[in-house]
Amino acid sequence: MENAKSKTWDEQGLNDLAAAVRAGDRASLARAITLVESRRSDHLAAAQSLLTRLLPETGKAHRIGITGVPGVGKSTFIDAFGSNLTAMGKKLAVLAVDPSSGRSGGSILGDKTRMEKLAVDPCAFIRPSPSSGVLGGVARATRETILLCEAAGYDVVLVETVGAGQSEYVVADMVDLFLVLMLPGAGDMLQGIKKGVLELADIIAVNKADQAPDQGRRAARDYASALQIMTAADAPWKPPVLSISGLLNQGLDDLWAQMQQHHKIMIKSGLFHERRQEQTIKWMWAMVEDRLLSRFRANPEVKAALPDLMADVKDDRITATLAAEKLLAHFGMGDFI
Ligand SMILES: Nc1nc2c(ncn2[C@@H]2O[C@H](COP(=O)(O)OP(=O)(O)O)[C@@H](O)[C@H]2O)c(=O)[nH]1
Ligand SMILES: [Mg+2]
Repeated sequence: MENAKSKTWDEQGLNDLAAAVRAGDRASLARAITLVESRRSDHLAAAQSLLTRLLPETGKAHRIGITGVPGVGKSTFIDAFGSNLTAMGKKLAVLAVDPSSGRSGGSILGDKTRMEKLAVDPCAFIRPSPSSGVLGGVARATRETILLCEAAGYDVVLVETVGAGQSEYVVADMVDLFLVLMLPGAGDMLQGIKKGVLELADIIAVNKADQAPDQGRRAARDYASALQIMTAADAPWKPPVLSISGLLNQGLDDLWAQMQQHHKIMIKSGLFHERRQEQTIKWMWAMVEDRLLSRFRANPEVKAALPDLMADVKDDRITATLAAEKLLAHFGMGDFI
């Protein structure tokens, strides 16, 4: 069997791969994902060529992001919730954005033990986080993987993140609905989750409701009033707070009903397409910024001038603005020197 990582793709190969992805062949989908994850320059071109072929078949899935602190029950939840979806006849893809997974060895894979049902479910496709380590690179690969899964006919794409660094923001920017899982315990308001994450939430679910129902209800009330303050009075969608148990599969039908309601309201208000369009434009600019910056940093003259200029800035011999100008001048982009 040919190694997808070292393969060279020609037009015929890409046509065949696109056809196999469209037909829903899992091994081909996995191979296509390996291609979009690759950073080899001929692979970058081949991946774009493949995605361009598949673009007409993309866009049709419910794209759902999930975050929550380690231990909140994400994997257990995804296994139960995902199995409910496949039992309804849906095809489900589970992806992850975990920029640290390169070091820790791929969290979702290790988690497959916690996704026992989905791991053997023919209607589910689980893919661990790409391990390139840089959030920007992981995000690009994951966005393009969403497109590939859509072309392969997956109806729901779940993107999990552990919430390291900026990863919640990155995931919220690639999905239609962002679900935040919370723990019922007192002090969780402060403990786990960064406050900004609440602002990203379209739905909050207080998990482990089986364990401490009273605490769970109290936490749900707290989050609900926090959300009420943050949500504009005329917003078409007011993020609800639900109590669930991933372990016992409680409240998950209601959660799915809320997700569908969200979808309906967002479509009706025009916000669904607006959000997707904003996301792709933002993504385009992020790619431009990434590429410009890496060109800039790789420029030999910039590299040569950098150590002295940094020392000058640190010791206040030169202003930061002037140092930036000098660096840009080395790049042929100076404005005033
Ligand atoms: N009581 C209870 N325990 C849960 C629930 N969901 C997960 N757990 C337990 O919490 C621990 C962490 O769950 P896991 O799914 O690995 O969390 P993750 O780190 O967010 O993926 C495990 O021991 C689970 O069995 C739940 O709904 N109720
Ligand atoms: Mg997990």
